[in-house]
Amino acid sequence: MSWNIKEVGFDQHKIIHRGNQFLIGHLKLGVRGTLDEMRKEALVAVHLPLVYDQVGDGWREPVNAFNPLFTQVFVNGVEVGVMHQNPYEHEQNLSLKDAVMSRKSAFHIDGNDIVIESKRFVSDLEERAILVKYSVTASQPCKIEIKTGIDGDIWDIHGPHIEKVLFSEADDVLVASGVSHEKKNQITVLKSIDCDFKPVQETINKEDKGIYKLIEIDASAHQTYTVDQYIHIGVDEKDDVLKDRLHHLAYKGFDQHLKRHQQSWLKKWDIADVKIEGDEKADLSLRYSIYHLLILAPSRYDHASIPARGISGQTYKGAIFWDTEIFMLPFYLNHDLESAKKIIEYRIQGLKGALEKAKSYGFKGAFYAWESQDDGHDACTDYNVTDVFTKRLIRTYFKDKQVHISGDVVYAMMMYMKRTGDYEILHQGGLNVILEVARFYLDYGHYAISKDRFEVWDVMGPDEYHERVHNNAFTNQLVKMVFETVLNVENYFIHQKSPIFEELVRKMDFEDELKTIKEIISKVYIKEVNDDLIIEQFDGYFKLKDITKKDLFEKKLHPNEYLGGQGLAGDTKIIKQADVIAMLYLFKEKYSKQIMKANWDYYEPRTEHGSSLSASMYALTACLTDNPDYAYPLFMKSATVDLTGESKHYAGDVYIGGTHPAASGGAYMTVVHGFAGCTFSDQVSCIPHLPKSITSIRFKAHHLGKTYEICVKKDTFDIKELTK
Ligand code: IFM
Repeated sequence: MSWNIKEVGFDQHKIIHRGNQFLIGHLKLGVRGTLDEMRKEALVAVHLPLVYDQVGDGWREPVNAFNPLFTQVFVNGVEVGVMHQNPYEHEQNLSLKDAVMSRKSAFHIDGNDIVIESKRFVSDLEERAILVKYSVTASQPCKIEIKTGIDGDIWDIHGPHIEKVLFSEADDVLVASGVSHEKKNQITVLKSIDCDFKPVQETINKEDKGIYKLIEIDASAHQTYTVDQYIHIGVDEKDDVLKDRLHHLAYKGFDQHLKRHQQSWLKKWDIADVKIEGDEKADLSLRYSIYHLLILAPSRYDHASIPARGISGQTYKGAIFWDTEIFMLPFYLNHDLESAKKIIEYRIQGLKGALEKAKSYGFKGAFYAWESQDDGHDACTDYNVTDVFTKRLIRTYFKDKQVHISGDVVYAMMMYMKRTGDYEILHQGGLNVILEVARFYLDYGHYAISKDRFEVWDVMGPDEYHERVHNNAFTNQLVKMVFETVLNVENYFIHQKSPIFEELVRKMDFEDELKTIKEIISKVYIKEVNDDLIIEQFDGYFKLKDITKKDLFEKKLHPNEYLGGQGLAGDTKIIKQADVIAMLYLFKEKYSKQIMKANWDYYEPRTEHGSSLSASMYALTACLTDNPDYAYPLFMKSATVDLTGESKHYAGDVYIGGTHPAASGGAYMTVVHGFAGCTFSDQVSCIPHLPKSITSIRFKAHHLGKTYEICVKKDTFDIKELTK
């Protein structure tokens, strides 16, 4: 069983990818896996997720702090590091067990062998603290200078976000501080440095864009010189509180903090690990996916959910999409209920923003943000893509037409209640969300008298290439599910003999809408299968040009050209990502295996998998149709996307790189709910669908207040309830 991600050899072209691959941190602090000597050109980021800022008309995005990891080394006046020389040996590691990143690089410099090593972790027990152990060894006596401090030259996409920047030093602590542009959040970075040797001289250098300590060493041959670095980052925290925290960090020292941090990680893995036997690559890739979900656990925040690019940077405006509810929540429902609850609460708290958004378009009810930031504010713009040829902005309809987002929120809430039995959430605002979403759909859709059915026009399904379509099969199913949910919760409260539902209906003036829901619920237009058992993705889809993916790609004039809308895919049957297939998975109890199989065979060759969300939906449905070997490559695609770096980095001219937690969540779902076929209703059960290479899958999961240990083999499974 492997716990280590290791890359040997240094490749200049992979610097940005490694930044994602070796990411460490938690939902309050993301540290990209760049190396000590790197600066903003390498997309170094000490990222503050969910601390948003807007500069002028630029996209609102989360803030990156100053870079306190910056450390340079000079040997006899020559700067040594991967940005200057080719190392003859280089290795970068991520220990998944304890979220520690390390590197070792060796260089020949004028006949002297210089080895640089460092190890870093973001403490799991502190608010925002990074600890680094950095060392240099030379094979011959020489003069070494280590320059380490805080680099104030920050990588931003739409910045600079921090103003009134000040660098200072007091009591051997380096400080960089400033305030964010929009909300005036105080951002403070403190760093103290502790040498395990006596330097010849130490000086503090304040520069235009940074503050550094210069440590001079008369180095003996084969002697290792180690510098421990303690870093605290504050957002709106008082200087003396931060200084106390920094003092505490340095006082206990790197090793003691590491031990406590490791213990904390051990606990996380105890419940969350999934062991795959028979296939080491699958085992490690899944563990890596779970690692990403663990670093993103929202439990440490009061008001938070998980951005689509996690904590890897400012891409996608650091916003929360449907990715969290549909692709990540299932992991937290099995392993971390506190985080699962935060995900639901975030949308309850975002209701105000959803009501405002609906109103701004002239609709009643709750239309959730497509790209949700704090308070449910929608950060998605009308022009979310730039044309690669003309550099003009392209009008996109993600924000105004992807109305399925509101249904996704309700779907997630239902999953949460079914899995936890926590119906209290309804009293805590959940019921308001359900009714307001139903109200929105009633207003957005319409009853077509001539067809005697409730239709939903002018939407965009998960396949974002086809804009403003009518009766998207996925969206219509969600609309129906929301209406059903209203009636189910009404029954729930009647059963409870509680007046809550009635009272809220009265308070919201929802009586007529409730009546309408009861009248039209059976008339919501759910697309039937055709003679070949295929469900049309939306009205008119079958009439589109039926070309192959290969034909479409051959027509591309630029690798990053945008295919959606008026682009090449717009009038073809080629879709960006799972749409009908996603619907079949989410509503699996309504469809037969034959229907799933027919639609899989029809849509898969027509799916670009241009979004990292796509593969897992196909993998999950392949398992449901007893085809785990079709699912396997799609599972591996999801599980390795941040290991291989094989994903889209640009949509048109817009950078969309970073990590892909929805793919990590999808990979997890494929193993636990697909290959192991684990289902949770009144009982926990499994229908094994193991692919050829996998002999068994073992994991733990919570369900309805109990914890189970589950082991699934080719034809058998074993479910044990664990005593507390
Ligand atoms: O939410 C997704 C969307 O479905 C496809 N584009 C990227 C978004 C964020 O991952």
